[in-house]
Amino acid sequence: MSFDKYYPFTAEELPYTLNALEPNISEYTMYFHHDKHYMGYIDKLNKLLENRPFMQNVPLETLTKMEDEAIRTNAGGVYNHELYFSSLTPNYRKPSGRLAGQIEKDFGSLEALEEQLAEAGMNLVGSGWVWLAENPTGNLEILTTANQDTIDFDKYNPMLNIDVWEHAYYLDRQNRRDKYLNAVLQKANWLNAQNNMSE
Ligand code: MN3
Repeated sequence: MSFDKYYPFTAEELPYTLNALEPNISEYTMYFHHDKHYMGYIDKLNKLLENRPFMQNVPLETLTKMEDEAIRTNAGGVYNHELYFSSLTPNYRKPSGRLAGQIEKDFGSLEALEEQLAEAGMNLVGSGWVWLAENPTGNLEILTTANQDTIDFDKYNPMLNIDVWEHAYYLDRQNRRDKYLNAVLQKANWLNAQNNMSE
């Protein structure tokens, strides 16, 4: 995850092929999600900043907090999707090392964390995101945000997120958000989450 991105924004390639997460997430869903939804946010954000030179040196994280709703939403759409795609992997491995220890400390077990992540996703009303983040004391917390809002970066260090917009699962699962959340957790990139932990 890059934390120093500026205008003009370019789309990150998926770190795996479009069909790599099948059957949990179909190639069809990944194509629309990455090439249409995510790239759409990139294009719209660049358009919005084209005639605002004073915002072209503002880093992406800061743009996600702007008062201007269009800029905030499209910057969030870029930021959130980049973390999401890197939060998934075809090569699933259980958390290990420092992350495994912290999960045990804060949630009791990986299964308990997964349950709470899925529950947060089920309880989210409308479109939004579920996050796993480190709080200021270094403990792990589950957070949710609406639409393309990001978490409070001054307080929280984002490690992993889950897209709970319908476009993330409707083609594959229709209304079964529970099945999607379960499928996503089976492809969670815990190594990337661990790499996102603070030192
Ligand atoms: Mn999405």
